[in-house]
Amino acid sequence: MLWYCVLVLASAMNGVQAVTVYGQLPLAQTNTAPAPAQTTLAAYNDTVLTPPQINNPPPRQYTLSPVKDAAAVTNLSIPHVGGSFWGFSIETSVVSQVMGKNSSFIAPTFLNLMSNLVERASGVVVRIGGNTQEFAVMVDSLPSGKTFGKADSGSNATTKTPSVLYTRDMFYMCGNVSSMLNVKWFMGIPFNDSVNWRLTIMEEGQRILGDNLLAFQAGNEPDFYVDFGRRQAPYNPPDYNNDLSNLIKTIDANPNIPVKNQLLGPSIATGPWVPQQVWDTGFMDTFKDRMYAFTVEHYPDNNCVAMFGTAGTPAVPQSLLPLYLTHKDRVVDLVSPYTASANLATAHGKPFIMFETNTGSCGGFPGISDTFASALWATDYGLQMAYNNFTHALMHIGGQNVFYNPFTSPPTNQSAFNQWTIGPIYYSTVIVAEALGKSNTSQVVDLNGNNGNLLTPSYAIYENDILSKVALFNYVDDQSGASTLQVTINVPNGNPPSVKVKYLLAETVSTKYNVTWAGQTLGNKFQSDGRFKGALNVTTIACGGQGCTIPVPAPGFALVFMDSTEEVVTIGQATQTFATTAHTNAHNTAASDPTAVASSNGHSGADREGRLDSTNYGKVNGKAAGRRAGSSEIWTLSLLGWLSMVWWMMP
Ligand SMILES: *[C@@H]1O[C@H](CO)[C@@H](O)[C@H](O)[C@H]1NC(C)=O
Ligand SMILES: *[C@@H]1O[C@H](CO)[C@@H](O)[C@H](O)[C@H]1NC(C)=O
Ligand SMILES: *[C@@H]1O[C@H](CO)[C@@H](O)[C@H](O)[C@H]1NC(C)=O
Ligand SMILES: *[C@@H]1O[C@H](CO)[C@@H](O)[C@H](O)[C@H]1NC(C)=O
Ligand SMILES: *[C@@H]1O[C@H](CO)[C@@H](O)[C@H](O)[C@H]1NC(C)=O
Ligand SMILES: *[C@@H]1O[C@H](CO)[C@@H](O)[C@H](O)[C@H]1NC(C)=O
Ligand SMILES: *[C@@H]1O[C@H](CO)[C@@H](O)[C@H](O)[C@H]1NC(C)=O
Ligand SMILES: *[C@@H]1O[C@H](CO)[C@@H](O)[C@H](O)[C@H]1NC(C)=O
Ligand SMILES: *[C@@H]1O[C@H](CO)[C@@H](O)[C@H](O)[C@H]1NC(C)=O
Ligand SMILES: *[C@@H]1O[C@H](CO)[C@@H](O)[C@H](O)[C@H]1NC(C)=O
Ligand SMILES: CC(=O)N[C@H]1CO[C@H](CO)[C@@H](O)[C@@H]1O
Repeated sequence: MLWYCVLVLASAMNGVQAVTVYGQLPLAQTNTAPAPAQTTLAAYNDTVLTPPQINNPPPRQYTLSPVKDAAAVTNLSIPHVGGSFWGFSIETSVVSQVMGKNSSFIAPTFLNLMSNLVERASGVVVRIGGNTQEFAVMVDSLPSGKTFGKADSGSNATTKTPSVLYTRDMFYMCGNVSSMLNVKWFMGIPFNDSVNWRLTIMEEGQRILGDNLLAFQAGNEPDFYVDFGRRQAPYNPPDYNNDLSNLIKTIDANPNIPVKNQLLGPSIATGPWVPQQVWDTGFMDTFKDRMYAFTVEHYPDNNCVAMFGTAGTPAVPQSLLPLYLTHKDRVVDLVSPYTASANLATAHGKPFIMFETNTGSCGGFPGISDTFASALWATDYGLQMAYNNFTHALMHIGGQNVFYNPFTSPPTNQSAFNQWTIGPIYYSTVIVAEALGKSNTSQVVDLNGNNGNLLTPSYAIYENDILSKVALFNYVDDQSGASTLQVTINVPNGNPPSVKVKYLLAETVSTKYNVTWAGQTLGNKFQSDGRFKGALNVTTIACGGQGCTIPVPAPGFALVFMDSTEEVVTIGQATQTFATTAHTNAHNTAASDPTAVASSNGHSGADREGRLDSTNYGKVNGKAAGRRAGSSEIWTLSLLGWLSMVWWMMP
């Protein structure tokens, strides 16, 4: 890990467009190749794939008969408690791109995006971490009030590792977000050095964030530690356990870490190790009293060869696309290897979290990760994990050099006139939040409807032991309209007079544009401030003695609310909003400080002026600050971009 960063640093410094990468997932191989000529940052890439041809179309009409009472359902999941099922995982090196520059410059778009989820699910969990956490170092201050930076790696940097640097302000940033919205945090303990543990993150995190900090990850993908050069081989599950025991002793001896049982592990990638190998060491019994939750991380695929020129055959997104548009390959087959683990965690009284995931590691795939296909997929994947007794899943955010972000801020030198880009995959987090709701009682079952047809999955969600919602997918892409499903929901002895339906729609599975949820959209590329636009459109469907027949367009997704009076039916744009004020300039008159996207009070939102001490919250900052990024700053940013790119691709 140490040297790939250094080599990339060197090539970026020389302006050479070659990236040398070692030991990338899933290959422990070495290669050098030119980076693909990206005319646009990956997050804004325009690749459009051809929707898959469907050779065996699913039956277009089918009936589901979910029973009304949860007690009669086999394999119903555990109740889902507390916060949105889908949370987010933000790579430490890109926190400033996503959350803002420091605790007084928190990005309002980020807050709006969180607010949409909080209003539906009452909370969101966010992890700051990833590979960059292992070498991260807290420093007292950084130049120009920044909260994040990188270590000065010297003029040549052959031995030093460029590390993420952060200041104490990172905790205040998180604290300030939590004081506005119910967002709870996970962070990671640097694991690069098992002799001299750096536990500042726990000391300061517990002191500053208190209950808003849920837990600390102890080791990130330890099964890759040998491949990434962080441990000498052999390093097997018992060796990881030794490291963890040693860490716990150090925590116990530290009076500045009052809460001693807030750890997360083993967070294996299911790369070199499978979960059962870890459980076989007695891991759960040994550590459960110290754990907040048991965790794994996994991506269904990787794009390392195409993105970074590692050895091997580059992935071909066009041929992978169909695998994301079926209930099988990237959903049931992806989740079922963890069913036993999740149930084991439950038996040990602990949550089980998919701590980092997305469409593919090494940046994901153009035309898949950033399209409507990913929205359908991540909704199905999320519900499948919920059904399989995961308690949360964290969707990874890698910044402007990856395809898979749920949301991406504009490049710094465009932030005066462009707004954010919301990935279609973000909609899945909103939908799953609505589907599971706020009651802390929701339970999920995969209905295997339409005779288990893989193009038309369906789920039932129970709340307070009663059938509450039905989720219906149509993965078929057919512009003719002929493939619209007609799904009859016939609840034995329990059909309501009518149901309400919210649709997730877009023109094709391959589009990145005009995605709508219940008629509202967050906007297209560079257009979003994180607020839903347009009128909320909830469809009412009358039911008869034979049930309620719900059309599901091809492609599309429908969430059917069995109780029309449920509060969430009426939620569109969250009521608590945060206005952006730095995007009002016309193109070439951009003069406002692009980094000073001050958080301010929403036009339509609750007034929080003066609620926070010593910050600009609640003050609309209409002034142009008149400072432009100098060329050296841009250089530094692009350098950071390169570094981050390498960090992210080591999931
Ligand atoms: C989009 O990504 C693909 C794959 O990396 C690349 O070939 C293409 O040049 C990119 N498009 C732009 C406009 O950068
Ligand atoms: C319940 O789950 C088990 C194990 O995953 C499976 O074998 C069985 O078919 C499921 N039963 C139903 C009714 O879905
Ligand atoms: C999830 O946990 C519940 C309660 O322990 C159990 O009944 C159910 O079978 C589990 N789900 C699966 C898919 O194993
Ligand atoms: C649900 O659980 C969360 C987290 O434990 C808690 O904050 C919230 O108050 C609970 N909501 C209800 C309705 O019990
Ligand atoms: C771990 O990382 C820190 C910070 O980057 C560094 O100072 C230290 O030397 C590293 N230790 C090992 C054993 O790599
Ligand atoms: C945040 O950054 C701004 C602009 O650089 C600076 O003026 C301010 O002091 C910083 N705030 C904190 C809390 O560091
Ligand atoms: C730094 O790198 C340059 C160019 O690669 C080399 O000529 C020089 O000797 C190096 N300096 C040190 C101190 O290693
Ligand atoms: C932003 O910076 C990039 C990279 O330096 C440059 O290619 C692009 O033209 C700049 N865009 C604007 C609008 O200044
Ligand atoms: C998105 O919708 C708008 C308004 O309906 C339409 O004008 C525009 O062409 C659409 N964009 C794309 C890329 O389909
Ligand atoms: C509302 O959504 C339904 C279902 O997609 C659609 O048929 C109808 O035209 C929409 N109404 C409006 C006003 O957009
Ligand atoms: C609630 C909270 O954590 N507020 C913090 C917001 O950030 C400032 C520093 O910018 C802190 O002083 C506050 O304590």
